Amino acid sequence: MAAPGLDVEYLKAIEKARRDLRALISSKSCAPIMLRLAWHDAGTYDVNTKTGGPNGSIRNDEEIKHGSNKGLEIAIDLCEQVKAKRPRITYADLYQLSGVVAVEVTGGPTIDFVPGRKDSLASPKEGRLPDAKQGSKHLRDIFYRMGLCDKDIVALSGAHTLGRAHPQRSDFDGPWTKDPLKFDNSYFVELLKGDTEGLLKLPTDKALLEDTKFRHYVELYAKDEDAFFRDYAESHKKLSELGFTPPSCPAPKTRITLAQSCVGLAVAAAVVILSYLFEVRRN
Ligand code: TBV
Repeated sequence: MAAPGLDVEYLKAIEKARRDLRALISSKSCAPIMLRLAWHDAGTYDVNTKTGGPNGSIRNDEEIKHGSNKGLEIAIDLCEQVKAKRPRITYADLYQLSGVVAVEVTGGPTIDFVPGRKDSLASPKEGRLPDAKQGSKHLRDIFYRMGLCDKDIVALSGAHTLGRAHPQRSDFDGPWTKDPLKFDNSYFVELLKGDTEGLLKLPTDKALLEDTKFRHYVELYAKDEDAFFRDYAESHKKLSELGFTPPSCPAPKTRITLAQSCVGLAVAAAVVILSYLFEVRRN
């Protein structure tokens, strides 16, 4: 367990890593796989046992070999270039920061990033991430186990606006949208069009159309990109912070408000004036 601590130097390193990642992700066009890495590190969280989650454990030999993580060693190696320059940053923060930057540089919403995650070498058993071949019941089982809700499921599925499936990594092939390096709401627009365009539709994608509660959000996000961006940013932040309590900011409870300091000042002034008057009267 490496505790980063939120000192000024660590925060500075995070801002530098953010810039390193912007440059790296733009030059290598690797936003989709960086986002998938962030998701697969975080998506193992179990809210009941408080195990798994965004803790960098995906870099372990044992976990990276899980079937659902095929291909992600590419993203881990890319992150290693940033880790070498900014060694204090935890892997947990680094992987989540690259997911946030991947969305940002491809035109998606700005996602609030709070640093301070700790690294763990404890990998959960295989099977915590969703299986693309199953339906809405399975999706709910998996996401509820993480402590997430129906809206999170649909909003986060919109991440498939980026990237593609690779036959050598999964049993699927091709992109979900016509511009897989642009983060927009086209995943939902294409999903509603059905199979007409020859774009990829996984069984879990189609499940979002068949379930009325899921479909409500699909229709909303297809017609209102602002609503999608707002909800996506919120759900992605939740995903990136599963099981993570941000190190507290400097003593919020002892901080006094402006009103409180005015009262304090007034009392102090009154004391000075009264004791002056008291002295004057005595003499
Ligand atoms: C790739 C499917 C982000 N996701 C991806 C592949 C597959 C799935 C292709 C892998 C490959 O062959 O390279 C098969 N992953 C799933 C399915 C589930 C899943 C069906 C079931 C729920 N995906 C995702 C979330 C996020 C992603 C929540 C991010 C927040 N996934 C993602 C990207 C890419 C994949 C950006 O799961 C493209 C990677 C909920 C690339 O281009 O290399 C949407 C949801 O967990 C399914």
